[in-house]
Amino acid sequence: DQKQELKEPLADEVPGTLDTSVPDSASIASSIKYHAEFTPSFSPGKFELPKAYFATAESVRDTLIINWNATYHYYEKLNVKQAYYLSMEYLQGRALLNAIGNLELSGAYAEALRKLGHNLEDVASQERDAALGNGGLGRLASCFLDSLATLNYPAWGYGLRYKYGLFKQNITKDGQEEVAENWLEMGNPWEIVRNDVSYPVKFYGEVISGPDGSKEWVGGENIVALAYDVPVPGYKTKTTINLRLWSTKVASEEFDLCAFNAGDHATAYAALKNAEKICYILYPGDESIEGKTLRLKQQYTLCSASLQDIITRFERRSGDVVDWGKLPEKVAVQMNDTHPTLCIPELIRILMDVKKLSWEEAWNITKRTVAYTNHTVLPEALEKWSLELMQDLLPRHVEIIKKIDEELVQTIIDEYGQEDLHLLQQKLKEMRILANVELPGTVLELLVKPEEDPIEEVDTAIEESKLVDEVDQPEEEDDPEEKKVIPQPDPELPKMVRMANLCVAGGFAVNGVAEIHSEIVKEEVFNDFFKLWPEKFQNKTNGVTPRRWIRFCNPNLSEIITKWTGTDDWTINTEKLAILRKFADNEDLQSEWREAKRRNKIKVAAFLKEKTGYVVSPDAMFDVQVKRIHEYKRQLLNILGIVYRYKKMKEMTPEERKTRSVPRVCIFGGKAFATYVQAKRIVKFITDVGATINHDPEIGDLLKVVFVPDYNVSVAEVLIPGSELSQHISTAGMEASGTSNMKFAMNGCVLIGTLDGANVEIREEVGEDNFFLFGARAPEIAGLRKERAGGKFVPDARFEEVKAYVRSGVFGPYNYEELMGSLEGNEGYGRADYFLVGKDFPSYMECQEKVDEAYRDQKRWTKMSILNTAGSYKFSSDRTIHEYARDIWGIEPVVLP
Ligand code: B1H
Repeated sequence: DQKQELKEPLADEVPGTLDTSVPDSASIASSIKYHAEFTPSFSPGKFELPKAYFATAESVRDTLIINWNATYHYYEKLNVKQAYYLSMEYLQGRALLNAIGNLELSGAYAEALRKLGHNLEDVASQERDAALGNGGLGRLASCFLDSLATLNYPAWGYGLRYKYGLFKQNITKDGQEEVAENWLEMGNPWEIVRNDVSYPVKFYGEVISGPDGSKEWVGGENIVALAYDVPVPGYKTKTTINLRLWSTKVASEEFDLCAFNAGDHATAYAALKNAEKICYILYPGDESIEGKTLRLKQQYTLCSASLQDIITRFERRSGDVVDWGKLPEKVAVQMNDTHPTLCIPELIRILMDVKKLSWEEAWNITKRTVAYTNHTVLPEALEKWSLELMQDLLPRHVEIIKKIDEELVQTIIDEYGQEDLHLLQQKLKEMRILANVELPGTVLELLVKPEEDPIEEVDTAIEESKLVDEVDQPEEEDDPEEKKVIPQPDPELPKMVRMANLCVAGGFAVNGVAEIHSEIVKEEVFNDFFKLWPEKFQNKTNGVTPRRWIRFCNPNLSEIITKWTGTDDWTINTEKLAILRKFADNEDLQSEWREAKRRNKIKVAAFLKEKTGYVVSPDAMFDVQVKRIHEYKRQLLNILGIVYRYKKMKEMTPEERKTRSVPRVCIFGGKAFATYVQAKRIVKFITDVGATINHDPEIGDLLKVVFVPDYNVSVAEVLIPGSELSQHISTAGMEASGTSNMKFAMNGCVLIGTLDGANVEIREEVGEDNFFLFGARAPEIAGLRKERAGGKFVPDARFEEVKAYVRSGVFGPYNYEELMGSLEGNEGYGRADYFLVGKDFPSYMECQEKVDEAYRDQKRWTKMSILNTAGSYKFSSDRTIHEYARDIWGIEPVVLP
């Protein structure tokens, strides 16, 4: 059927179907009315907000479909090289304002809705966030799609259509409570189901070898992945690319009608449920996930369906003769972290078992097609799968992975020789894809006879114990006797597949997401691989789309930027933002700038009141930390700093309090992984501190602490424009990049932070006078931990004071012992302040004093704010995408005629 489609050059039909006229408000209004009438989701009659939203979205979708089709057919006709971004997460947020903004139809839509008795903003706020992601990694994927479309790059995203997105967070008296997020409940106007695009996906079963050595994977459980397309419009361009999300359903032959007819409904429905549940829910882990079969099924579904789709397209576009060697010239596959690693064995499987290529051909093509982005160096986030589980679920892939591992072992032996067996053994242990697995027979024969000795201690669980520092481990003895020994796997320990090692071996490029992170990737985490293949390693500093993150979320500031830069093309050419630098001291700009910020702060204040009931003053400094709750991000450092500030204020006379404090509203937001106990304690602690301080009549507007429930993309769009100070205070070396730091800087918010992730580059760009820096540097961290664990750390008196204050019970009856104890490494709390909160506390507090001092001088502060926006131009995801396109994917922009 696919071949059939090939012979009909659809592209020729395009011009006739392309409506190039720009809709005006009258035609928009009639289109909205049409959809309101014929929308199947609502009863006839009243045109209330929910209905208005759906009708409006559907009318926008009409335009998107026209552009989508034009883009699709044009790529098809030109047969250009295309990039495919594979990601388990997309954090799209709301689509309506973004779509009409990109189409430059915001004014026309606002007018049309006004005619129909509605206000665009109210209509837009009806939309539920599409939260198919956890945090930065998922939002990055969405920013990339916006930039790809805007810059006219031929590229698609592939992902999964989870029925339940990231959980909704309620804040109760006990802290965080999770509620399922059934975002598709009312239907999703932004997706188009493609009932003609579906692929079989198999699990379990067995591998049969043919007499010619060919392999066939048969039997098992068969499901179908069905395509849902989400059009992604570019800004000021017709290019509309595609986010293809897979949903799973039962293969028709799997429904057991006999069982059903015999009354055994449970059996009949089992296959149905089994298939559908794969796409039921997004795994809510952020940087740590349990190795569950369902998750592996999800990952494989994404990889298998996407690759079958990509290959079908490649064949169709190739015409009568398919030259598989040309695949890397037409296709680049980017793996967003290790979650889609199965792309590698899946591509090989399809090429070998279905397309009948040899191992050498398939492996070579794969190695030139697939690239890998690493997003974290946290040990608990480096994915490992149990070999046994994988063997069961994907037997053919395990054969292929073993073959790749065997080649890698050979490469390692070639590189390190057999002179120093101890060294070789160590390299094999660290670099192999398979951990705690016997060496391949072919290799073993070459080496000295094996003896009993465990090859590796493989850590399986992701509990806290996994973070136990290297310092706790005894140094390995250099025993000359041992050098003669080739170790055997330890039967007590599980055999594992290390996904990152597979990605590095199978990918043609490996990149980190900020300069400092890419250095850590090369010099530490993958240093052995870097020495082997230095040419693979790159840096691609993250970015965010300036359309969503300035232009649409901050119209007040955008207007000023356009006025003072003299152009509105800073939304695409963000270098133009740098023009603001020369006006940083200009009093007119300064007063307009402050006025815009104030209007945004008033919006934030109203939002906080609505969500939490707390009333805050827009005259205070708005200080924000919003991100997933994680110990390494150190929300605990922030809240302890606030507690210390509070204690000092309580010790002052009312007069001193008034004259000496700089009023602050401290805003927190973020979700904790449901089973991450320590993170949930931190949420509880913050809300308790808020409850005490916010009701303290002696403090009033001088200090407020607010935890915003259910932080998501839409909440970020309100908070970021209205913030003045934002906190990016991770333990150095642990935050790969961070992307909210970029959004805050763009919106004229000054950052306080450590030298970590993209902070390093932001500080370089905005100037060190305009960034509040504190804390230990990445290279010092290991030494400091050692010192800490060795009991040599002498805590600052202020740190002792603040912990004692918390323990004294001022914040209520909750037992904070586990939290405080974790900062001390007391018996039972594992690591001794692994994240070095105690170490950085004094420099953090001193830095916060500098913040206050700067804020007292509003001229100085406004200048810093302007210089943050002006210096943020590098952090547009347009820049990042140009770099990926040029250095990794080898794709060129294609502008529709
Ligand atoms: C980031 C993740 C992540 N790094 C595992 N790693 C996940 C890992 O569900 N899982 O299993 C989910 C997410 N996310 C973030 O990526 C980094 O922490 C940020 O520093 C970075 O800015 C972001 C984008 O590169």
